[in-house]
Amino acid sequence: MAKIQLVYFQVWGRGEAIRTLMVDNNVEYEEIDVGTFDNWVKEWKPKMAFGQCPFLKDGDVEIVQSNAILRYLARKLDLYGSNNKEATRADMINDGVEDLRTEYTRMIYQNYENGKSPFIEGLPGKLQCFENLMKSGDYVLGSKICFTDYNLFDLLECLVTLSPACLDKFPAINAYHDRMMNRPGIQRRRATEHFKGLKINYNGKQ
Ligand SMILES: N[C@@H](CCC(=O)N[C@@H](CS)C(=O)NCC(=O)O)C(=O)O
Repeated sequence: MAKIQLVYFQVWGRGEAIRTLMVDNNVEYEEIDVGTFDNWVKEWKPKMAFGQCPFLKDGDVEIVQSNAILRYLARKLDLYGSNNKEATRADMINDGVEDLRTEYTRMIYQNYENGKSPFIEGLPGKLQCFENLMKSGDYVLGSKICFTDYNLFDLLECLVTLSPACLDKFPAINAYHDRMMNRPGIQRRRATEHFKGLKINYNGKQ
């Protein structure tokens, strides 16, 4: 059986939560680098359903949209909770992650110099929502990890890099961040030369 292929830029961006989920769940995959931006535009962009990556190929299944990829892997690997109620909580928190990631990405790419400080000032209000949601249980769904955990952890990593003390006043998500960080599979991913060679964002801002 051919390995899953992940086509993306060589950055964390919207690829790293997907990579982390796969490594933490012992999925062997092949990383396909889209190359320079010119190469991306010429070779890859026209083939993508929405003109963007990440793109994941698993046999005859071809997916774009990072959250659809995470959800596909979640269904395949039993990372989507045990019932509709759990799956819905995983979706709800993942959508919250997506909203904050969109805001973060917009600031990073469109308004870093003027937008960084106001973004950091507004963070406690946003983080409080996750703090409230994560007050009980080790993971988003309690004791069993789900796809949202990889996405939330990845976003928290971006935020801690931007503002190292941002989790200090939030004991539940601070402990959650440590718990995720200490998972052997996550440590394994972070110890790879591939991971160590990646910037967080394509423009180098973080
Ligand atoms: N909603 C999409 C957004 C994808 C996206 O913004 N991709 C960027 C890289 S992170 C991209 O392909 N940029 C190159 C381009 O738009 O030509 C997702 O979640 O996958």
